[in-house]
Amino acid sequence: MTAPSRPPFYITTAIAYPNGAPHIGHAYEYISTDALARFKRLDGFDVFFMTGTDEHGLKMQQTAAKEGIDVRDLAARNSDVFQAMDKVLNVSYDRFIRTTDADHELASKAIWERMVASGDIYLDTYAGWYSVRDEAFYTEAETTLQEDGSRISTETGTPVVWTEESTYFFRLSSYQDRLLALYESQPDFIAPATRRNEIVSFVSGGLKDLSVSRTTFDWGVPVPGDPDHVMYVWVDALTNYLTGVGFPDTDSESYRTYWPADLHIIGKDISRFHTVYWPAFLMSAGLELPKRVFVHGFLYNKGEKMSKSVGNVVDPLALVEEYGLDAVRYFLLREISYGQDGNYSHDAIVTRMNADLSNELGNLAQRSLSMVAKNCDGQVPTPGAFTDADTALLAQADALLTKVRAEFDVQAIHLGLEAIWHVLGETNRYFSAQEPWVLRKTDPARMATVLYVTLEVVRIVGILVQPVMPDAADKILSVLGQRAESRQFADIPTRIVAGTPLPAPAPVFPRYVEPEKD
Ligand code: ME8
Repeated sequence: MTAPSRPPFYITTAIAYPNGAPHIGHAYEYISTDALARFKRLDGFDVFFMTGTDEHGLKMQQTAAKEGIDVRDLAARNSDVFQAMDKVLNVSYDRFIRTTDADHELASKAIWERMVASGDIYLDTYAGWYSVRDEAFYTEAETTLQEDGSRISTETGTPVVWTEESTYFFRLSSYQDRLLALYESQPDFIAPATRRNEIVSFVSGGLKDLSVSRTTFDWGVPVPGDPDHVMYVWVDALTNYLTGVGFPDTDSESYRTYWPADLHIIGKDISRFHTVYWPAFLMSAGLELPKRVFVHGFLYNKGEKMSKSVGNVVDPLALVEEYGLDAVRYFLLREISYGQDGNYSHDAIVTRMNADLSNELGNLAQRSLSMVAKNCDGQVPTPGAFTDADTALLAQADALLTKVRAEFDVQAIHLGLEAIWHVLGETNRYFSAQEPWVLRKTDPARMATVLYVTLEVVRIVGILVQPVMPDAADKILSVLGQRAESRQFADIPTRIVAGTPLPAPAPVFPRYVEPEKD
């Protein structure tokens, strides 16, 4: 008999514009998607996780011109910076795609040709407002006239310029009914529900055909059969999700395995592109639609939008340097309700580090393990009969996987972590109430049982926090003597084995101490 094959799971981040260095918003998206990808791997799925850089378009071309360098050099330089950041953040992607990769040009041309074959592409003249910063077209009604006579996009506040040129159009207007039917029949296609409602109301208001090529610059994928045009950057950008799994070879093993994507993770400013344009392009191309688009919120610095002019842009690498990677990962995923906007501040990070990580988890592990080291020959002790308190606590820890999985399945990462920390709170109360340090003298056999139960909960928690804090969880599981092969979610029900030799305990989460001010 062959082993049952692991179910596939294809998850993506948005691909970033490498027109500058990555900021904390990018880091947040990569860390959160990484936690979801790691969770699925540990839960027995065959995960394909893709991220990358979106290198074409006018924004890139103009930034390069401003810097006086070739746009290819700008893209390559910053794409490398994004990849280096992914390494530092421990982002476990399977492919880092660059839209300048050769296979991506092929895929973009192929989807274009399919849309042509469906009769959805026609040539006309575009006249309207364009925001280079957003790489988006706006109707006059979507813009606001400024006192100085210039215009901005009302929604995003970015400057728009009048654009008039011969372009190809995509018949988006004819997809209104099919899109509304999609949102109706697959209510989980867009999450959270507030985002879904926004999109349903936008599409219900009617859709205009979309300009999908440009002739006034050439930094993009040439339109098949009409090289005076390059594709609108969003056509090529969205197609990256297909390129990554082998499109246009729809017979390839990777395409058949991973498409349609299970989950696109994006930020709130690009939901229209992913939940209106993207499914319409795919319907036109006769390709299956992704199963779900999850829209996360924006990160703000103490409530303020980060901007270069305000000078409050936070370099994610500086945060990692200051607090340590896993503390930053935990903070972002625990503090912010995934799907809503969030804030970060020094005080909030330090509170999470000291209260949740150092006190609730680190101390519990450290106290129980040092008692075991001193009193149980450095081995997992042999428990006696379990009392009601032991059984109740173990039952809570055993129930965690189902609970946390249910939360991660709907991307409620913060609630999954809350459930784990709830059990940690219970375990700390149990440890204090049982007073194993007193039992050491009065009833060493009972002490051994209490320590066994505590180590068992810490093991289960250690396994479950791996997606969020891979390095710290590795340390916890190592001090519990758990081999690398027994750290999958499927290993949770197998109790920690009495007699397992334990290495000398080492603290995993040091408290954050404010540096002395001079
Ligand atoms: O939009 N907080 O690229 P991008 C949280 N190339 N997330 C944020 C954020 C913030 N302050 N600022 C940006 C693009 N993001 C396109 C995507 S996908 C086919 C093409 C998120 O570099 C943003 O919402 O401007 C997006 O999901 C990602 O970072 C990349 O943004």
